Amino acid sequence: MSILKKTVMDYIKESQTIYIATHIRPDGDAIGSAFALCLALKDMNKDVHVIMPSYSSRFSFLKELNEAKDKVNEAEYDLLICTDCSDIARVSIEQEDIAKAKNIIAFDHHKFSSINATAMLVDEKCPAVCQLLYKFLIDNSIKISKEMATYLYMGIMTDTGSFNYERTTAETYRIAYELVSLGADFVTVCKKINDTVKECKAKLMAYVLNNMEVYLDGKVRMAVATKELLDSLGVEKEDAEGMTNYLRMIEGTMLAAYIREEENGKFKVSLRSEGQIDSAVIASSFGGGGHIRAAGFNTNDVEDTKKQIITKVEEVLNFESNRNS
Ligand SMILES: [Mn+2]
Repeated sequence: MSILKKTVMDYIKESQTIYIATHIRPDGDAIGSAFALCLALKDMNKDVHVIMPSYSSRFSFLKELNEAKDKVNEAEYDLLICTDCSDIARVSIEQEDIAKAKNIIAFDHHKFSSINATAMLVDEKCPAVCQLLYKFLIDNSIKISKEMATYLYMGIMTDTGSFNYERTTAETYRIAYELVSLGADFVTVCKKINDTVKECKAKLMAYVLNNMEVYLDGKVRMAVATKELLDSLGVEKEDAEGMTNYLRMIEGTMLAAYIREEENGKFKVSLRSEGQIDSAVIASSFGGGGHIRAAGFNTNDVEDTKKQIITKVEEVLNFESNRNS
């Protein structure tokens, strides 16, 4: 037996039946990394499937998604690969199917992981798993087809906010150049993901903007979408999200809160900040969490929550103005 630790590529090479899983409610990076890898492993003559029981219809234009499986067919298989998933509780594969894998490897860019992988390729500085995967494929001299390039491009485009978020680097742009050179269909990806909205979602956007509540001279903006409203517009869960950014981008907004009623009668609050107000601190005071610019929590009492959010923002602003005077 070799004393050298086996690499991710060693595990792939020695495996024949392989399943790829990602996080539930997969985004562009999860879908892009899973299917780019699936196509690469098919070219290596592996028996490989992606486990993805559900995904947004926004991604239906990608034909390989039809081949996604709900569960593992075999009693045992060689390798489970998790991409873009750091939380074992949010993985797209059943726990009993995880237990059937002889080995588990992970491709990820999250800081912490609860996945007990045999080997992993993780870079928390990397803006998208698809960027990490691109380098892995190149380093291992695996040919990147036009279809694979499209998936990798989609993951990088979505996780970097179209090459605009802070973790985007010159290397990200260079890799995008390489992927476009390989034939990535960036026109269709942009059209379907960034430039198309369902009518019901457009109506929800209109409602949110017309009915937003403005506090502290526009420094705080909030909107509430009740279950009744969402039902009347025909908005399903996945389309009911993403409204907070429209409030945040309005000039002068320091904190935006979008409050959405869930099936269980509870309310989900998502916060977005321009960076001066720490959304995560506010969310954690309600038992939630997140980052400075984006955080969330659940609540039962909408009116009380609104008041508390305003008070917390006032406290921060007063503290800042006292400090500067
Ligand atoms: Mn990602």
